Order: sequence, then structure tokens, then C-alpha cells
Amino acid sequence: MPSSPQVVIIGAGIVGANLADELAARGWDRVTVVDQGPLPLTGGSSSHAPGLVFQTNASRTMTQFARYSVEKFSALDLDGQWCFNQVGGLEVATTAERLADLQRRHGWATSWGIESRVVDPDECVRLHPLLDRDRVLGGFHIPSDGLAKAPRVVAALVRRAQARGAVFRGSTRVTGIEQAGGHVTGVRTAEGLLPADVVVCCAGFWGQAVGAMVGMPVPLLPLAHQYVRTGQIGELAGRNDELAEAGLPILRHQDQDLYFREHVDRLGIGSYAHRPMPVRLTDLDDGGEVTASSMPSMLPFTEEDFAPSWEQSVALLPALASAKIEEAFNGIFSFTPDGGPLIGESPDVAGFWIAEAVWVTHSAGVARAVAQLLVDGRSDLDLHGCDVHRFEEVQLGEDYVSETAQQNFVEIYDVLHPLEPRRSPRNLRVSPFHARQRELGAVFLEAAGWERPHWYEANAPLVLQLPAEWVPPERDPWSAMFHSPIAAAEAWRTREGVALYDMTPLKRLEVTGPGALALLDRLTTGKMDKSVGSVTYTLALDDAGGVRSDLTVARLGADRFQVGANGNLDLDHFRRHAGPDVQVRDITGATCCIGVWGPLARDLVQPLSREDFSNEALKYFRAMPARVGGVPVTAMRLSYVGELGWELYTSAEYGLRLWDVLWEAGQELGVIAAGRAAFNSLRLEKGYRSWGTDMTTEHNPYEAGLGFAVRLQKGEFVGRDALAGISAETVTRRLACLTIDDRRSVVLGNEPVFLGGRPAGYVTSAAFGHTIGTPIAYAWLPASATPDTPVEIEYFGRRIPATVAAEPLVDPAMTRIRR
Ligand code: FAD
Ligand code: THG
Repeated sequence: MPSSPQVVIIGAGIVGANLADELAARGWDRVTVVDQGPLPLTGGSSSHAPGLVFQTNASRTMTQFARYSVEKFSALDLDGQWCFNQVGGLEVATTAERLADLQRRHGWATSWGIESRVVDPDECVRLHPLLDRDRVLGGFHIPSDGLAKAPRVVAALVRRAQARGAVFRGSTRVTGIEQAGGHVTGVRTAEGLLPADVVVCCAGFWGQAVGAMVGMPVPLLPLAHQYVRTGQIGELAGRNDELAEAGLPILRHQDQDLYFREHVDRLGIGSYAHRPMPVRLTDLDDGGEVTASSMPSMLPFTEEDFAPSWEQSVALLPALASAKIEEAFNGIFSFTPDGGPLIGESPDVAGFWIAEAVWVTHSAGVARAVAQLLVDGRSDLDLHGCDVHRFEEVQLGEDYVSETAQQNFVEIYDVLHPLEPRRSPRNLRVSPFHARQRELGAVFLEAAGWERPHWYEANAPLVLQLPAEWVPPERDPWSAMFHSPIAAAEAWRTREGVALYDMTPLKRLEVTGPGALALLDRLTTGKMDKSVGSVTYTLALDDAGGVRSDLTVARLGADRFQVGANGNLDLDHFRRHAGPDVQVRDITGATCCIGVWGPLARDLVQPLSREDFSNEALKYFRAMPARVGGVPVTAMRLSYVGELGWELYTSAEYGLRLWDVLWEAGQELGVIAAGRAAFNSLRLEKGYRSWGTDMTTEHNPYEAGLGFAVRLQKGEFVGRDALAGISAETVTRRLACLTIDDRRSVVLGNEPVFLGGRPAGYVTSAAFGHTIGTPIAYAWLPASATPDTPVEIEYFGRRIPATVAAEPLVDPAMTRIRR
């Protein structure tokens, strides 16, 4: 009996080689890696990558991936030659805006456990003597960054995996994927058929072509990126021997879209300053010979594109003035719509996986995560930002991928605000109320293709009417971006009047059929066999008890449920587990939703309906069909903002009518439309978590403060066994609510939190709490940080005192909602 499944990995680049190694290390001894190119230098992106590893990233997961690559490559060598040269990383600022951003990046590094510091110009020059002291305003130094020698890493990993039984086959092109009964069975190559239980495509920028073999969209775009090597530079003479290659830190000059590394006594320069240059796979010669200077992933250098970059390089590093470019090429690698990698299994062909759009920097970490997914069924890292199923259908279109991937190329080193929306393509998805929202001066930000009002300029006059205790303090320029004090007025009217919130973008699934109840029962932590009309707040867990989503499940019929979800990953998850007796349908776009919330919500809705909206007739967390102003709706009594009211769902064609009816009737009550900025503030005051930001699969329900949603006594469900013995009392870390002591400093998320002067956690979500007149931050902290514990949040290098608070901050007795 073979002990492990038969695996074929397509691609022996740095991702495929790492994956073979990770699987072999886990005892999977029937792994075959095929590559169309020769081994070990296949001619893919890894064969020429200069291998700079800058670990710091806004994403915690991406940083952990990079950190693992550093750790793994540092412990690796090829016949005594280094695979990782830990020269450190230095990012320099030549503008005030960049210098501030380096502080923010230093904050991320601290949050994710990477030691780093922000340094002055003298220290920059000491670290990198080629820098022009007068040009730099400061730098960000990360001692553990460095150079990965990608082709050598590949060779070393190939050897190690071979020693553990893996087989590598070069010059073997995959031409098709074999399947039977919805499961992959093998890989077709020019040399014959390779049987397989599991196929993992690690084909890099060729990924789309292989994905197409099973009809799987792979949203990446191959783009060219320029890399040059200079001739000898006097100032570098004698600094490095041939073996070490480099001693100075790898260097980034993001203000000019440039990076630098040493090659003994020469410099390598990479540029993102040029126009995006999309590459068509059909134009490449991937059947030819591969040498270090000629391979399918290298295109001829276009000199004119590099000219401005050369000038900027000389300006930063004056020693280059007397040097020349000696070697240069346009190298190809993958870009995606949001910059994240693409990991996941085909929804149609079980056993066919992809791991693509991965940098050398993240390669070992990604491979480890994929090996965990294959061997254990889950990764210990949160992968929601990497999952290929995170995209909405509209985001898989070729034009969308092309435009957004090119944009990511252009913006790769830009200082981007966390709320900054893409400029194009926009208006892909609008709710039926869109025309009215525009009339009210909605300021839209984009999410999952949806246009979402963040506030309405029509509410500006209300700012002048704000009672003194509701007037928000001035914000610092960064937190004031993509924000308006109008949000304070909208929060105020929600807490004291009534407001309409467009909840249409909330992902909605309809789960129907004789097996619907059983499916939901198995996939969630809640009791699902309740009366028709019940709504349950519940969690979907993974096998290890990690939170993979939080959901509301409304039972609308014996065999019909409506699930309020967080995104496309939920749809994918439910579909994968649904048997033939259950249908899972995404009804988001065919329906719409208005949240009518505030103490006057009943005064608004009841006169428009013959159904009884009283507290007794429709209790908290109950749903009923009704008519509002003649429009057929499903009314669900719940509120993410923590006020009396209902989510009113109707089909799309009635949406505008529903809005107009509520709007007109609400005039005498002073109804307003309110946006996401107020919404986010109100939900944090109520302590309502946002999945993906506040908690992920890395956290169990008790750590996340969601133990109340787990019904262990209901019987078997996914994740139940893993929760045995865990409770709110035994956890060692917790999602904690912080209030900011000065009552005015607003943070935005991802900032490090210090306990007793030492980094101890990081901020997830944050907002100004308008009702309580104090900024709020949620943060992961050791369980010892109980209410009243003083902490500090680092924001642009400044330490902001904050205090752990008992939650929720507003209406703990629930009297506002349950009246
Ligand atoms: P590849 O190395 O391209 O491997 C994919 C393999 O799949 C190839 O060997 C290919 O031959 C094979 N393949 C494809 N189709 C088939 C098929 N049908 N049958 C069989 N085999 C197939 N990243 C960093 O982290 N740091 C850097 O400093 C850095 N600098 C870069 C500089 C340049 C100029 C470029 C172009 C990229 C740079 N990158 C850098 C990015 C990095 O090189 C890539 O992201 C990474 O190498 C991708 O690795 P991979 O294994 O996914 O792809
Ligand atoms: N509305 C609907 N579905 C949703 C959301 C929503 N699904 C995704 C996401 N948002 C889920 N998040 C929450 C978080 C908290 C609550 C509802 C949805 C909530 N919690 C009550 C509490 O904690 O007090 C639950 C009380 C109870 O379990 O009875 O209301 O916005 N449709």
C-alpha cells in the first residue's frame, strides 16, 4: 500500500522546487516535478531573479511567508555555497511623504515580529556608502532582509527532495490534464502520461495556459520588468569576493520605483518606473535552449524605457556616473488584480491545485502553506488574501485582470492609503439605489467590485447641527484622508433618529433543498434546526477550530435558508461541501438590501406596512415576509450598527421603489442615508467583529470573543473536536477592545501595540467612536491584557497611550436593539 498520494507538480521554479521539498519533508514520497525547460535552470522567472528579499508587507501573511523563506534559505547551501546572504535591507526616503511612510512600514514590521528601525541620513550612508547623503531624508533598515540566490536555492531543494524520493523531469512539457468523475487522474506530457491523484500547477506566469486545461480562470498577467547590471564600479572594487557577491544592504528607492543590489563589484538595478509591458505567452520561445542570458522569461532590453531610471540611479548613487550598463533585459513575471498570490484548488476538478504569482521572497512560505493544505487540509496561516477564489466573477474577466494588474505594476512602490480605492475600472456593480445615492452626493469607495457610499455630502449641513459632545476632533492628515466629519453626523442621526444603509454588497447565499439543513448544521457552530423565521448568528470553522467565517443564517422555509456571508470564499466553501440534495446559489446581485436603523426605525417602517413590526410580533433575530409600501420584502430584525431596525431584502427590480418609499415617508422623521464610515464606527462601538480583519482561521472563537456563537451541545460539526478543552478562560491571546486615552488620535489598522514597553500585538480594526467621543481600536493581545491595562499604539513613530476596555462600549444591556 503506497503511503502517500501520487503528486505531479508542474514547474520546477522556486515555487515548484520548494513545494516538492515541503511535501517530501512531510513524508510524501511519490512526488514528480515536471518542467518544460531543462533542469535545474528551467528558463522561468526564478532562473534570472536577482532575489532581493524585503520581508515587510502590509499583509501579515505575506510577511510571515517571507520570514519563513529567510529562515529556510538561510539554513540551506549548495556544496558549501550560500543560498541566502543576509546583507540586510535598506529603504530610503527622498520625500517627506516617503519618510513618513517608512515609519508606517516600520510599524508593520514591528506588528509582524520583524526587527527593524528607522534611521537618519548619516546612518543610511554608513549602511550604504554609495548613497548621496544630501538626497536622502532617512531610511528604514531591516537587518534580517537579504539576497536569495534563486537558481541555487532551486538546485539545493531539488537535491534534497530527490534524496527523499521526489523525481524531477526536465524538458517535459505538460499539454493536458486528465480527469475522471470530477477528479484529476493525471498529467499529459509530450513524453507520455503521468498518473496523479494530486496535481499542483506552479507554472509561474504560464499559469493561465495550464489553468485553461481544466477550465480554471487564473487571474494573473505576465508583465515585463527591467533589470540591468552595470560594469565595474570603482567604489565597489575589493569590497566583495566572488563567493559572497554582496555585502551592502539591498536597497530600495521607492520614490523613483528602483531597487539595487551588488554583484561583486557591479550593481544590479531593477526598475518599475517604465510603462507596463504586458506579455503574450504565444510570443515567447519556450522550446529553445536555456542559458543564463537567454531564456523564455527574458525579453530583449528596451533601452529608452530605462533612460529616466538610469538618471535617477546616478542621482542617488553618484558613483554610477562613470559606470555603464553592461547587461540588461526585460524579465517576465506575474501580476494579479490585488497584488496577492493565487493559491487554491479548482472548484470543478478535485485534486487540481495552483500556486502562482509568487515572488522568490514568499516562495518558501507559500510552498509550506500549500503543503499544509495538501497534507493537513489547512494551513496555520490565514490564506484568505491568497485564495484564488477570493475574486468575484466580474473580477476574473481578462480585461479586468489586465487593467488592474497593470495598475498594480505602476503603483507597486506608491504610498497607498488603506482606504484608497482603485480609480478604474469602477461602477462594475451598483445597487438599485445608486441613482439616489449619487443625487445625495455619495462618496463611493470600491469593494469586491461594488460601489459603496462612505458618506453623503448631502449630510454636510448636519455637521453644523452636531451637539457639542458629538463634534469630532480634528484628524491628522493621514487619518483624515478618505474620511469626512460628515460620518460623525451620520452616526449621530443613526443613534438618535433613523438612517438608511445600503447593505446590498453583503454577500448573500440561498441554500435550498432537502439537504440544506444538514449541510448548514455540519458547516456551522450554531443550532440550525429552529423554527421558520429564525435568524442565527453563527460561525463556520475549519477542522482545527479556526474561524473561516461568521454568518447570519435565516430560516425562510423548511428547506430554504438565506445566509449573510463575508465573501466569495464562503460561496466556494459551501459549494464544495454541498451534496446533490442541496443547491447553493449566490443571490447577491439579484437582490438588494436596505438597513433601516435607529430609534425612529419603527416609526418609519410600521406605517408603511400592514404586517406587525412590533417588538412582540417580530423579535430580535427573527425574520418575516412583509410588504413595505407595497414592496414585497423579507424583514430581518438584526443590526450590525446596534440599533433598533431591520434589514429589508427585496429583489433588485423593487429596490429603487423601496428606497423611494422609505425616503419619502422618512422626511418628517428626518431620515438620512448613511455610509460605511459611520457604519464601521458604530459596529466597533458595539463590538461586532469583521471577519478577515479582526479574526481569521488563525483564531479560535474563544480568542476572538465569539464563544457565545458556539453550541458544543448541538452535536457533530466541523471544528467541534478541536475546541475540546478550550474556553474563554484558557486562551492565551484575545481580541481586545482599546480606547485611546487622548480621545483624539485615530489609528487605522495594522499598527503595533506595546504592552509594558514591548511589542505584544497589533491593531485589527479602528475607528473614531462618535457616540462615546473616543477613538477605538481592536487589537490582538496576550490574554493578560485585561480591562484597564495600559498599552501603547505606535502610529508613524509616535507612541499613543491607550487602555484595554470592557466591551461593548455602547449599549451592553442591548436596550437600544431590543425595544
Ligand atoms: P518560474 O520560475 O517561472 O517557474 C515556473 C516553471 O513552470 C518554469 O520553469 C516553466 O518552464 C514551467 N512551466 C510552465 N508551463 C509549463 C508546462 N506547460 N509544462 C511544464 N512546465 C511548465 N522576486 C523576488 O522575490 N525578489 C526579486 O528581487 C525579484 N526580482 C525580479 C526581477 C525580475 C527582472 C523578474 C522578472 C522577476 C523578479 N522577481 C523577484 C519575481 C520572481 O522572479 C518570480 O515571482 C518567481 O521567480 C516566480 O517563481 P515560480 O516558481 O512561480 O515561476
Ligand atoms: N448582516 C447579515 N449577515 C451578515 C452581516 C450582517 N453576515 C456577515 C457579517 N455581517 C456577520 N457579522 C455579524 C456580526 C455581528 C452580528 C451580526 C452579524 C450581530 N451580533 C449579535 C451580538 O453579538 O450581539 C448576535 C446576537 C445573537 O447571537 O443573538 O448582530 O451585517 N444579514
